[in-house]
Amino acid sequence: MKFLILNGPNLNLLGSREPGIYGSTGYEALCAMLKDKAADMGAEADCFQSNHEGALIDAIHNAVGNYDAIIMNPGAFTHYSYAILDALKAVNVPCIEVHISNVHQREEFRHKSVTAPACVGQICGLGTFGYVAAMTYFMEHRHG
Ligand code: CA2
Repeated sequence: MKFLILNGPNLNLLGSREPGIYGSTGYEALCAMLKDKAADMGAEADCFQSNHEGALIDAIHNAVGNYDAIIMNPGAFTHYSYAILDALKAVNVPCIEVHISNVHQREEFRHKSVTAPACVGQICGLGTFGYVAAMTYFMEHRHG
């Protein structure tokens, strides 16, 4: 199984600020950990991060035929990007949405995800383990 792990705006700053909310693992260390975990499962993971909505949409389109599943933390785009919602709906690659923090314990605007309806499911509040949980789910529940 080949995973595309997509991270949206500001997640490149992981580990550098707000460790109380997002933990102390940096973005590069997160990717290395996820690649290792994927290999342990007999799978493969590629990581891509962008601060730009269009680049994330292009990555979703390019997942077709290249990846079995997408694991995506759309960052703040979660709360308002109908363009990312449409991209996820347009491709037949299953996606799980991950949030490092528990968005429901935070500001009201973070409680709503406009992108989750296009996903198999959503994981939030489990820290970076959420990405591992999503990979584990896909390993045990093959889609398509
Ligand atoms: O909890 C999550 O994973 C979020 O998707 C993170 C987004 C936020 O807008 C969502 O509501 C919830 C923000 C990512 C910002 O990441 C930073 C990491 C370190 C330092 C500063 C920002």
